[in-house]
Amino acid sequence: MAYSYDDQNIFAKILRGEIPNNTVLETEHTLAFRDIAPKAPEHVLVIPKGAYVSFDHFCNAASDAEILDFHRTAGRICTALGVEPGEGGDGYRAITNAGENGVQEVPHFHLHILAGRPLGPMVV
Ligand code: IU
Repeated sequence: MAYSYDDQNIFAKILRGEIPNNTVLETEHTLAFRDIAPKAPEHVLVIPKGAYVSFDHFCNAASDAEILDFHRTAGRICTALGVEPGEGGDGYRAITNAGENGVQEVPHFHLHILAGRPLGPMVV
């Protein structure tokens, strides 16, 4: 599959520093920032700094270092938010939308971490 990445998407602009963001954590390969329109009391987006359109693109094309860094950063976000269910937190939802059927708005891969209230059953 040939992925085409639009470097004018809003998260690309955030990564280039052209648009401000509310950063929670930044590492070599990953940026985590607060969603501008939070759907829960805690709503953080975790994105790779590389040009990946979707979850599958990231998983198939990113380096081991990028993939490891991304997941470690997502874990650290859960820790920072205090939501880890095994550690006394109330839990969270981690989701990613892809493409038209997934209703993905921004074509740069991102993981939503939502927490801070009961999130209800997953709606598909
Ligand atoms: P989606 O999975 O692509 O549908 O989610 C895109 C998210 O990006 C959505 O929750 C928006 O509120 C969020 N967002 C943002 O945080 N900052 C922005 O400038 C824009 C969208 I545009």
